[in-house]
Amino acid sequence: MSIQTDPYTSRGNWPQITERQDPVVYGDSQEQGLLSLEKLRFYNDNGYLFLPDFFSPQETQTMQEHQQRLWNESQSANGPEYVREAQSDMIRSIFAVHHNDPFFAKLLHDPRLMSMARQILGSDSYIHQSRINFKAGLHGKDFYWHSDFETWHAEDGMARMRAFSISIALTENTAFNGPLMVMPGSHRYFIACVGATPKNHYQESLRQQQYGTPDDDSLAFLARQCGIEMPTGSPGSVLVFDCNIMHGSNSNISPYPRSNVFAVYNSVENRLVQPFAAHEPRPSYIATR
Ligand code: 6CS
Ligand code: FE
Repeated sequence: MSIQTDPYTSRGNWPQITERQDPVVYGDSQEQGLLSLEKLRFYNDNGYLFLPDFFSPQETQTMQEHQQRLWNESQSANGPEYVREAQSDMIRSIFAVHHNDPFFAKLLHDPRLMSMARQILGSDSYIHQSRINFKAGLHGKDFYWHSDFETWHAEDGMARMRAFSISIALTENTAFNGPLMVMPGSHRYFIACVGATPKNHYQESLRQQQYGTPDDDSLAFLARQCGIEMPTGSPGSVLVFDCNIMHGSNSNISPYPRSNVFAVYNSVENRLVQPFAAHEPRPSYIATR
């Protein structure tokens, strides 16, 4: 009996860089859908794809109104889905909007997004996680460099790299208000991070991630190999990025908020199992089970 060793072990005593063991674009990527073959190839090679003006100005305006509504409601809310900033106590993220809010549930299941998901994942998919990040002006704090997959593997039990995220810009994403930065091509390396996952780690990590962030040498290696890109754009633009691409964003010391809607699409062939490096799975408002 061959003992299946996990190709993506992490959270041990040593950092390690290994090759990705999974495809990036699954199935027959010639499959007709929203993305052209050229765009799919760029995504496959770089691990991300920037789609400016994905949504129309009218659609974007409506999204912004609903985001404002959620922001207003969130001031007095204190459910676990409402994550506040570590220092200023301002709302940082609202999780599970695909589940709790009818407008965002419909938006995140838009046929254009589902078409893209089928082309990339080569199967049906479901939303693993959704969140609105507000990154308020002047006080919105950074998201340090990380691979989402490393966390979803270690803490949620996502076995393979068969998921991707979209980020829909709800405000101008400029060089000044803490936009997402990616290391193009870094999705082809898996960085094992040092340090065992503390109990209930998510109660800290969603405010300031300490565990599951790569060591300095691995980050320096990746940045040398891949470089850093900072896709910026107007409200309504969409950034598509692979579950394992190294990404992060700076604090927002500009007075302008940087708000996005994030959603993660996971293949139904990649449903969560037991966490690979945590005591127990994270709650379902963070990772759909
Ligand atoms: O822990 C998570 O699932 C979340 N953390 C970050 C910084 N990005 C991915 C995901 O939203
Ligand atoms: Fe992330």
